[in-house]
Amino acid sequence: TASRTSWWRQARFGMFIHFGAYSNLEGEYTRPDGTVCRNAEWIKRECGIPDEAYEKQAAAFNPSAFDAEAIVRAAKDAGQRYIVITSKHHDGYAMWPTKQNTWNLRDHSSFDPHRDILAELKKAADAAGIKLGFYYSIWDWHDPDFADPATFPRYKERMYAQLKELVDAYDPALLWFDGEWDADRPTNRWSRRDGADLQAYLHGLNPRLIVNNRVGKREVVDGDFGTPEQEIPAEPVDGQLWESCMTLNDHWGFAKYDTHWKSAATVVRNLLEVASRGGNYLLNVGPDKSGRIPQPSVDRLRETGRWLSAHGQG
Ligand code: FUL
Repeated sequence: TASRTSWWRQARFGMFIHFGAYSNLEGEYTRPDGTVCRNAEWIKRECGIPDEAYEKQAAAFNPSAFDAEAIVRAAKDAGQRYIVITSKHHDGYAMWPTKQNTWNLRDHSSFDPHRDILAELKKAADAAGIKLGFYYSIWDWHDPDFADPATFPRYKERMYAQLKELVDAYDPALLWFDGEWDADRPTNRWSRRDGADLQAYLHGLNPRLIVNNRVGKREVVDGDFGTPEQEIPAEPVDGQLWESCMTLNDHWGFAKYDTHWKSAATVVRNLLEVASRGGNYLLNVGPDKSGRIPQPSVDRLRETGRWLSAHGQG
């Protein structure tokens, strides 16, 4: 484990990217009665968008301005050494041309069918010496087999197949699971055993893969590292690797109305605090529907990088 995770422990600072079919709504849904509901990556569920309406808007999703090299450059300028992008969030929409269904950026969008943003990002990251990882939600609002306990095993098979696609096609350095809980059920069906099995399967595909604790139940022994969210643990956790993930404004996915940006000074302070307690800092950006990282995010990343290089940390 020590040598497998050594690049990650040294990396300290990474870029989280929340990008998916929800990004196309840019955080706002106008209901048929004219009222507006605001959210970001949870908009489908929190705003009660009917399946047909959500699928219809996803069919118009065309992130033609997605520029992997610009994204990697922004990460590099900030002093970040790895990137973790959502390959599939809770809405189940795959950001690569999965063969398991058509609910994905290749088959259900208005995007150039010859493009593959994960492949583009992998290429740009490799060229810049930046490691690439994928967020993957176990919870899936779209796959009909997820919701029914009788068909859940079929869902699981599809999920394994999707993860194999990701590992085979893009050789990620890290997998960042989420949604191991299921808000619809007090005792959800993803167990620690499921997590252990999945981890063993993934290490069979690539023994060097780093996996977060949400693959299991976020218990001490699950995965390689803990994942405190929007907070910095007060005490260093003995012997436990951890990574604090945080938004740069108040949302993970793009929300056009959210201008509550953290200053670069705050980002630097958080990074130093996290690093001083032995953790990693995974700072989020949410590209807009065209695929661009919002300019206020780019500006803050650049300023953070400037501070770090001025102080010998870049
Ligand atoms: C949470 C998710 O529900 C959020 O949407 C976000 O992805 C965050 C990093 O993890 O559990």
